[in-house]
Amino acid sequence: MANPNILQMGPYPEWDQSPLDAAFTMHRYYDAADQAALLAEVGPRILGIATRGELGATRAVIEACPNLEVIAVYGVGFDAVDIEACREKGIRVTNTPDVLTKDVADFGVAMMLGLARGIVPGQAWVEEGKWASTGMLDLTRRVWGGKVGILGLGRIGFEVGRRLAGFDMDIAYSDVAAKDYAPDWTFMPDAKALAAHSDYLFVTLAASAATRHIVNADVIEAVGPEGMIINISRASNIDEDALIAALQNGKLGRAALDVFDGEPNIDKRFLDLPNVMLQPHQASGTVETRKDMGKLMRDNLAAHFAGQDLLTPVV
Ligand code: 8YV
Repeated sequence: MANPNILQMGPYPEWDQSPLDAAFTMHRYYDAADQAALLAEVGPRILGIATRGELGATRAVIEACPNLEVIAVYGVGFDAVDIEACREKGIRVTNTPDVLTKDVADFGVAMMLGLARGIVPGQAWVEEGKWASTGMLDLTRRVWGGKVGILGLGRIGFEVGRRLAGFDMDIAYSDVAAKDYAPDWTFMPDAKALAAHSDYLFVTLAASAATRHIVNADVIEAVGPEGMIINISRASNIDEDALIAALQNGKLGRAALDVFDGEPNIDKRFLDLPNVMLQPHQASGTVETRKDMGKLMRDNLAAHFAGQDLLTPVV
């Protein structure tokens, strides 16, 4: 039997690309000079889509592939896949949960520490010779022992909390219900109340239409002029205009962000802010995790085409 035709929405490391090319006939959508022409030509032959968390698959792409059976996401978030279109058409969707959880949590904590303790300005201070010419950098603020709010206590949020318990922090969280696996942490169902309680508000919610802008101007301002928001989920969970305004006018102290509306072309206003840490959506970006993510994505595709159960289905 011929290898199934797969539409590939974005690039993968070589260690994934080679096995994908060996097992499937890959059509590189992201590389096509004329993407509409590629879709028109290969769409009817496409049985699977391999995509990335931030790229997903739109209804237009899904509908251009009338024989599509499965979409495999390299990432835990599948908010960029048009799930409604998939349900309507009986298309299966898989993601890569668990394998990335701890790296994403590590990165969120690293961003919090880095921004709070001035790690990036500290490096610039040394490199630019200001340590020798000017003296010490301004003092920073203590992290350990502070109050943390975790908005969304799923797998990643839980691992953030576990790490911060080691920093003697007071941990509270918000979710649709209290979690029995977090008996020592305070459940605060209301996002604004959680924000008001927090020196550091972590946004670790799985994004969906229901969570869009859950961190609105009220929630942002409740974190306050001394507070910090850390987002390692999706930009859509935060009202980005309200976030930028609050960072500009001092109603929010600081923000550490790995995700942005319209990324990688982020809002230029972020670049003029002194109170942000800006990262290029790299929280899961270790060799170890990316290898595991790639393998899980490929194993899901292989299972589907072998008629076996999907390993990590979401639809
Ligand atoms: C990846 C992600 O950076 O897991 C997710 O949902 O967004 C990230 O882990 C991304 O999917 C890789 O392109």
